[in-house]
Parts: sequence; C-alpha cells; structure tokens
Amino acid sequence: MNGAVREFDLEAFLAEQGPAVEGALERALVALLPTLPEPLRGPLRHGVMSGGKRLRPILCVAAYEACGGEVSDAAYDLAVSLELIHAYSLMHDDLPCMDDADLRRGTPTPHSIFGEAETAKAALVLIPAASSQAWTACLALGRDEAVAGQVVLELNRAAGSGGMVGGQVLDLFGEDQVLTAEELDELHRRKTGALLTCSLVVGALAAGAGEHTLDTLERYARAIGLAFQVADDVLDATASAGDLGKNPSDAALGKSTYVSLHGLEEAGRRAEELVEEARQALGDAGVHAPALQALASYVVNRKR
Ligand code: GRG
Repeated sequence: MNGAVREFDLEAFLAEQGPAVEGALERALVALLPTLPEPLRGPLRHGVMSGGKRLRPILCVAAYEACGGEVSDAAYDLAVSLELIHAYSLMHDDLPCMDDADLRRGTPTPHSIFGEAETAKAALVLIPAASSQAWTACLALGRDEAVAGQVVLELNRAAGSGGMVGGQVLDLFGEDQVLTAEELDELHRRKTGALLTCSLVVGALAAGAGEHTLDTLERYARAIGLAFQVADDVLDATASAGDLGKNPSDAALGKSTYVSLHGLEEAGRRAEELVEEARQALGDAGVHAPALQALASYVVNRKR
C-alpha cells in the first residue's frame, strides 16, 4: 500500500460525499416528481432515496476532481445522472420477472410496497431523466455542447445493450448454466463494469480531461469494475442477509459466479490483483488521486 492511500481518510471523504450526493438526488426528484402522476411518485422516490453506497456518483466526482474540476452543486448534479440509471436498474432487477427480490438496502423493494406495474413504469422515467440531467449539468459546468453530447452518449452506451442491459440479458440467460471464465468476465464487464467505468469517464470528460488521462481512468475503472463484481460474488457467498441488506441469491438462482467457478480463495486473490492493477494504472500515468486510490480498496473491502 503506498503512502497516499495510508494518509487518505476515506471514512471522512465518504461522510462528506454522502450529503452532497443525497442533496443532488433530492434536487433531481424535486424537478421530476411533479411531472408524474401520483401513483408513480412513491416507487420513484423509494427507488432513488433508499440509500446505497452511492459509489457511481462518488467515483464520478472523484474523477472530476482528479482531472482538475472544482467541485460544486453542478458537479454532483452531473454525478447523480449515473445514480438515476443505477436506481432504475435496481428497481427493474428486483422485479419478479428478473431476480424477484423483496429486500434491498435493508428495506423492502419498491415493487413489494407499491406494486410491480407502478414500479416498472416509475423506473423507466429515470432513463431519459438521467440523460437530461447529464446534459444540463455539463453545460452548467461550463463545457460546450460537444462535450455534453459526448457525456450523454457515454451514459447511454454504458446503460444500453452493449453495456448494462446487455449484461443483464446475459445474466438472465445464464441462469442454471455453467459459464466459462471468459463468459463471466464479459457478462460483468457489461452488467456492472460499464456503468462504473462510465462514472469515471463522465467525471473526466466534464473536467475537460485529455485523451491520456481518459485512457488512464478507463484502465483504472475497468479494473475496479471487475474487482467490484468479484467482491460482490464473495459477499453473496459469505455474508448474511442482515449484513448485505438483501437476501443472497446467486446460488438460489443458479448463477455462475467468481466463487462458483474459481472458489473463495482464488476469487479473493483475483479481487486484490485487480485493485493493484487499478492503483498501478493511476501511478503509471502520474495521476495524483488519493481518493481514487483509496476507493479502489473500498470496492473490495466493503461489507455490503
Ligand atoms: C433485460 C431489457 C433488460 C433490462 C434490464 C434491470 C437491468 C436492465 C439491469 C440490471 C443490471 C444490474 C442489476 C446491475 C447492478 C449489479 C449490482 C452489483 C448492483 C449493486 O450495486 P451496489 O452495490 O448497490 O453499488 P447500492 O445499493 O450500494 O447502490
């Protein structure tokens, strides 16, 4: 572990990010909810405001700062566009036609409180809302329309069939099958990795980063994206529902995981290797980003 990581107070950093992210999510909802019929407001608010680590906006803001951006409300407004996509994905993922989960983040899932139909509809509202939010925030940060357009494109690519939706399809079709190691990597690069990677790319683009820095952050992001998923599989296999805030489900759904394919010990080793790879990417390129260095470890050492 290098000195920068040792000295960086991640707990204080996360404690500071929390209210800023929640505030930006609240601003987004205040604009969005009045445009919707009443029955969609409950599931939407619950899906967006039920907690969570807020990792994607935190990574986005950390990348923005690492690339010289000055943090402001607009930076958080941009960052939460990623969380809006993430929130929709979780609302849909938990529906009976997908992973059929009643519990997430230690609380009942939106459809188990508000019903499937209203939850499915409310979640869809978040997809265009995220694009509008990203566009407006980029312009507010002083970027031109070309950069704002690039940001919206990256967001939609990451969320789409080449990214998160495509990964989810592979996940659903992979149930009760033994995937190869390559197939599992590809599934998670898309399902989880694409949006995590996009979080850093969007933050960097909004700060006006050049190609070299963008490449570096992408290398970092791809490594932590996979590390995040390996850690997720380890947690699903080892932690209790109380600790996870949701019911472990991989085995029950017959999913191939890093643990089922490689075993617990090897999965843990792989996660650590990926964290090192992420840190190395920053170090090699001379990107000074203590928050990102520390977040790489957090991704695998988190408890839920
Ligand atoms: C199949 C057409 C079609 C669409 C599906 C539902 C969906 C679109 C995609 C879901 C993909 C998905 C659930 C990805 C996220 C996986 C994951 C590891 C979520 C947990 O993320 P955390 O740990 O959660 O960051 P918190 O609660 O901290 O926000």
